[in-house]
Amino acid sequence: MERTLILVKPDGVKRNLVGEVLSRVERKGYTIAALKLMQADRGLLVQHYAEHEGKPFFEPLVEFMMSGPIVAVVAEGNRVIEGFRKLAGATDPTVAEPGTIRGDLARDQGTKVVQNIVHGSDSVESATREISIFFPEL
Ligand code: D4T
Repeated sequence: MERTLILVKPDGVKRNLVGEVLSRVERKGYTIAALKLMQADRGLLVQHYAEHEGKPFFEPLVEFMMSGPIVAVVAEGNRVIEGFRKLAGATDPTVAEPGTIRGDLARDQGTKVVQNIVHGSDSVESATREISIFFPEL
């Protein structure tokens, strides 16, 4: 069964949208296989966002992701990686389609890094790598 890593980012947790995000995942028919509320540290985030190191938004991204608790989730189901990315919508919340998590619940805040409520793995390889970063016990 395919698995993906979902993160409810600090903006989502602060705005009490954890239940809303989980509800959309569950209503779509995916299963929550693991779940934890945590404070991410720098080392973890540098590993997670390694592909973005050196980009102008990297430092603001790490700072933002450390600005409050996050919720890390492993969701499971056939084609869940693709399916959750469709549920999340485009990275830029201004253009994310209405009906998606980002399209319905986020907007441009004028910050250096996009605050878009959720992260979802983008491939089987990323999912495996990211799940092992956030859930080394699995
Ligand atoms: P995540 O990884 O959070 O699910 O988002 P995406 O898969 O949709 O986007 P990403 O990995 O390309 O970017 C990671 C994170 O950085 C922010 N970002 C991204 C930003 O602030 N400015 C940018 O130009 C890009 C590309 C948003 C998400």
